[in-house]
Amino acid sequence: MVGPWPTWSISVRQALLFGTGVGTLQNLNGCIDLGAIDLYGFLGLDDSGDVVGRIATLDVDNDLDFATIDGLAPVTIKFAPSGLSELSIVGGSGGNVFGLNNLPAGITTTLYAGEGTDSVTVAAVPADATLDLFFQGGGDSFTLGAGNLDAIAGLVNLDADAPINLSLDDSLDVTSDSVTLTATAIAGLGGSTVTFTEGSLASLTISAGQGGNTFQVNGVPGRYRDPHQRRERQ
Ligand SMILES: [Ca+2]
Ligand SMILES: [Ca+2]
Repeated sequence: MVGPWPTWSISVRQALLFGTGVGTLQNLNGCIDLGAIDLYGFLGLDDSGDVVGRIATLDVDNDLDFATIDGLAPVTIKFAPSGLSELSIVGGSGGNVFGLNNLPAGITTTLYAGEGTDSVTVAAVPADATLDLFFQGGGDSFTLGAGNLDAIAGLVNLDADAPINLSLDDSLDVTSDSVTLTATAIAGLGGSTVTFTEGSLASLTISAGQGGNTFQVNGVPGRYRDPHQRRERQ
């Protein structure tokens, strides 16, 4: 990452939206550098109308107050995370790969993965941050943790229109964990409890660490049932 920012600035107090109305970020060909913008508000990136799958990466350095999103638009989108009250990213329908290496501290980040078959990986969530993930059907895959779930300190909320494949990767952790699994949550693998709505998982894979762990299974995630089938059986 590079800095510092230019000395000029523009002030935006409410919302800065890209792609809204046309549903694509693919017309953004110039330099998008929001570091010089005094932005205290909502940053929305809407690529919902894009039918081509994208490989997009979010990198955030909260200490340097610098963040980038690569691959979602033809250019890198740069911004200062401390200036946001919320970040929202909406993916298109082509089957996307999202890598969220870190999130802005202190705010909610919302990701709509798209209607295709998408893959989302989240490596770190700061303790005071929240991630709301919406998997919009397509048999998506979601991996939480890049070897150590201690980096997932904030809240992660999942919502899915169709069941997803969930993997929890704590494989590089050398400390012991005491893990509790229920039908709707896993606690103890890292810094945060992972919750999921009943029937939202197609599969659950846990890659536990190397420290000697204890697992208590109080329930297992239930099988997905279509809402129409549920009504017919009643
Ligand atoms: Ca999807
Ligand atoms: Ca752990």
